[in-house]
Amino acid sequence: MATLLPHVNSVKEKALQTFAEKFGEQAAVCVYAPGRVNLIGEHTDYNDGFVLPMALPMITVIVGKSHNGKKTRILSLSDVVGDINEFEFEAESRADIKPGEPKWANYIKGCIANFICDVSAFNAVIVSTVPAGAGLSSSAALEVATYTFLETLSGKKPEKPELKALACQKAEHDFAGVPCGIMDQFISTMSKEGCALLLDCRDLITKQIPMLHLDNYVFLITNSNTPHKLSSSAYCERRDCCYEAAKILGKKSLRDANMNDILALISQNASESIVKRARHVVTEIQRTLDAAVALEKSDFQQFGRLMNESHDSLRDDYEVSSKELDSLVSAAREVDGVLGSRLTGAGFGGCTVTLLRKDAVDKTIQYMKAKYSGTPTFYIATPSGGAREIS
Ligand code: NG1
Ligand code: MG
Repeated sequence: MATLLPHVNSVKEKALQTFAEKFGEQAAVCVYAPGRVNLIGEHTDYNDGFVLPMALPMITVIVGKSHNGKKTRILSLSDVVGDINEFEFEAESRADIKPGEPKWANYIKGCIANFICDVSAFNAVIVSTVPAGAGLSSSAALEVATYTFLETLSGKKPEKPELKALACQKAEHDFAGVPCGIMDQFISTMSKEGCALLLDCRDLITKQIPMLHLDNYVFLITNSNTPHKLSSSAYCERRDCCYEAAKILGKKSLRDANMNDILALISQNASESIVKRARHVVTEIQRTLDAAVALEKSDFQQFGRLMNESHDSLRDDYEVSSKELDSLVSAAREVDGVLGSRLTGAGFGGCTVTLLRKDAVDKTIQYMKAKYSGTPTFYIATPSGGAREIS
């Protein structure tokens, strides 16, 4: 059986009750932001390419209230925070806020520091159902929830939602030290229920792709429960390889490269790893565009084929899969009714996403469990809406 996700209301109730117990009054503001699963377009965001994620029913809720004191106090019930689940700080202005310990608080501090104005001190409680370290963007959910909380608290919003996503990305770069692309913060901010989002990471133009006629099909997320280590050098090393390939080709980014450029890299004696990394990015950008067309036409067979090709390229050319992810993907593909399966997120661990017929879900889960050496968790991914205030 797939894990049942708690409804927004029950997550909200838990946060409100904890706030009342902790701070002795009722919270005045309640918001949430979703995690996401990337359907296709992996390691393309920082190459100015296309991505095609959708928001999940897994969410991060923040409830709170401003006060006249100086201290901002935050309690997190998320199970990843470690021993220190509370922190407080004082700052004269947002420019004085600096990253520090505990680490999880840096995402929040980074958003306050990058908000459009100073906000008064507040108390808040955070509850999240997005698993961390799984490639489902728990960090972006926390950032975008924080930013949405600040908007509601202050009654001020940036002129365009794009600026909100960019401010959250800056928080992740400067305060969490993760040089991530723009995909995660965008989808958590902009997603619409029932749609995937095609995002052009070069000019930040978005297109909502309604998932019509999905009726008989569903996306299944499988958490390998082998956490990925993102800030580990592997992500940055891949990124640098891509920048190096673009530099050799005299292009601004690999977005501007094609298969002839891959041949040019070979003839210029670029290293094998540079050629392979670049080939993944060039082919993955095209696959993402093709997948968006397939989804618009409700051609799920074609969408599934592209997912398979994406995984194989991530495994062989980008070399970011793991034996756990490969075994989950191979097992899924063996089941009748599965259209495609791939790793999702940065790789090295985390989750896979599988497109399959609804009536094949139970037997697929059973088969994957039997074939996998570890203990996987399964979630049904329904395309959900973006960050918002909950009344
Ligand atoms: P995950 O592994 O889902 O956190 C990371 C990056 C994305 C993108 C993907 C690879 C962070 C926070 N996110 O996603 O921007 O580059 O890898 O497609 O680093
Ligand atoms: Mg993350």
